[in-house]
Amino acid sequence: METMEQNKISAEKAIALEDKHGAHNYHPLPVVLERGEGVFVWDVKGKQYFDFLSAYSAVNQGHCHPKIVSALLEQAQKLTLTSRAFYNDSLGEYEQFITSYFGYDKVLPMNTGAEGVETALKLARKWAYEKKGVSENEAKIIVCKNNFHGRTISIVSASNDEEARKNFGPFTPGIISVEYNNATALAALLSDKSIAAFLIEPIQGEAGVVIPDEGYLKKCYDLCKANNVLFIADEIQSGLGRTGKILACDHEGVHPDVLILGKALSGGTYPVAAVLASDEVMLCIKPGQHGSTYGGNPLACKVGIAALTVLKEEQLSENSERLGKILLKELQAIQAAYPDVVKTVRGKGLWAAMVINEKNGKSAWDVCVELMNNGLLAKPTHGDTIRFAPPLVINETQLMECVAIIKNTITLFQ
Ligand code: IF1
Repeated sequence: METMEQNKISAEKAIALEDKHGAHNYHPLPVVLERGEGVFVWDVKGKQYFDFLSAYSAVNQGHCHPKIVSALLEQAQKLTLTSRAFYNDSLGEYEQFITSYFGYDKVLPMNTGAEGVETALKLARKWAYEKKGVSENEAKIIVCKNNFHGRTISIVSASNDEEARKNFGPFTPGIISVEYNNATALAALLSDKSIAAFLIEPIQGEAGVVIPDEGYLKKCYDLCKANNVLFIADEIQSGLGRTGKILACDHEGVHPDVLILGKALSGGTYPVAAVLASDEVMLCIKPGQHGSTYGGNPLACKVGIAALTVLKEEQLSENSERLGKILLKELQAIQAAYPDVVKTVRGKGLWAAMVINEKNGKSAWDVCVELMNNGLLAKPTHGDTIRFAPPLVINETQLMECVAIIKNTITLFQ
């Protein structure tokens, strides 16, 4: 009879199986994880790491948060999926909870972030034709250069990242790009009466935690209002406490016309996404015009309520704001001490980026491998930029331990 230890898969075996049987659509760091709790994850050899990626901000509440997991387990033994062909006893409660949590009339529940973005694009077009009076099939949506909104064909049609687009054409028409952090450039486009919406990440995640100038979001919002254009905020990564407020838009008092959430809406336990809007926008979609098999399922509803409750009860946005200031100060000190290794750092809340001066054949990837060897997991985005995003449950002692790991690792690349 095999012991637990004996039937545990080896790291090599796990990697080999993925290589042989799985699509090669990722290039993971060479670490095989088997357990997570709070800010920590453990690999199959039992080595402990600080998780400084949080599954791209899906695990803001910490791995396997007991309150979220117990909500999942309890509902999983009761009723997981009814489809929307019938009502269930969880969806209305969840819809009331999340719409009052963020201050909207209605929510359209979906599963992945990309589905949320696609839903927002469809809502914007429908609203343009049926409320704004744009001629049929003429609606245009403005997106920002260097955006990341997901991987569907319409979403990559809005991307200017060659890697994301190459050989996935032909692309969805009606999408215009504008320079990020340039309200004047946006203003020049808005006089076109066929513009339905402006879709923006309040802070660009995949681009490398790119933070716009103070006041930029508010200017864009005001320009959209003045031109009867919907301001759509993709807060899938920037939202839910990551930047030190419950939403990144809150830093400028902007209330998006359409709000898209995902990732930490389930605390990393289950795919849950949501699109929130006013009745004027949301009621443009009539029965049978949009939906998904799993959208708004009872399991997602209970997990979503638990995940949002944890954010508030444990004051995770406040923790992110307080510790984010410390993290940025410490990273700036590392940059100042090792300017030939670290070009620049930036951050907002517990979301930071470190741009590595890739030289002597050493890359940001190599730094991440060394960080891994030293017990901290992070991953580069766009080659030279390392994104740091620990679970928002981290405490100051743990944060300072991570800063020490980052500093000691950077010294290896002098
Ligand atoms: C991958 C990136 C991050 C997102 C924003 C929508 C979505 C995402 C702002 C779509 C998803 C994920 C996707 C994942 C890695 C990760 C990512 F590197 F791809 F770009 F975080 F920056 N809007 N981001 O960040 O949500 O459909 O994935 O639930 O595709 O590799 P999703």
